[in-house]
Amino acid sequence: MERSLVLIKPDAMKRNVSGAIISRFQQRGLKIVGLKLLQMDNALAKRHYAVHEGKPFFQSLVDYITSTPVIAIVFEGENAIDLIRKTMGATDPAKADKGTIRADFGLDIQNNAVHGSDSPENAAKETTLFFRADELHAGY
Ligand code: IDP
Ligand code: MG
Repeated sequence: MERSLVLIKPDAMKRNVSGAIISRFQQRGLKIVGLKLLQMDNALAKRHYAVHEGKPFFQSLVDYITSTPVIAIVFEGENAIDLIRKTMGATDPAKADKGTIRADFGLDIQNNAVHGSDSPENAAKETTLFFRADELHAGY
């Protein structure tokens, strides 16, 4: 069993498609072990996207991710990290495979509807940024 952190990003929140996106993951058998609606502040956005600091799109990414409330979810399942990345599709919706979340709901390379952790290390780090241990509930 593996856990991964997902964010429903501002472009998807604005267009009211968060439920449809969460459904895609649930249809893959992933279980919700933590979920909250929150407004990310600058400090949290910079920590979450720390690996991208210095890239040309960094400030724009921080402004975007803090532009509306987001939904943060911890999903659990067999191979959750890879399964979520495959269900999301490529970063650029124009290049994402048909039937993936980003192909169906993403607008462009920044406004791409969803975030999913890319490794067990980052899943653990990102989960700690958004959830306390007593906010996670598994085994149902
Ligand atoms: P990922 O979300 O598929 O893991 P990353 O390369 O880790 O993609 O980038 C993090 C996020 O930064 C992307 O999901 C997207 O919102 C944004 N981003 C990535 N590359 C670009 C770019 O070239 N221009 C603008 N935004 C970008
Ligand atoms: Mg990434």
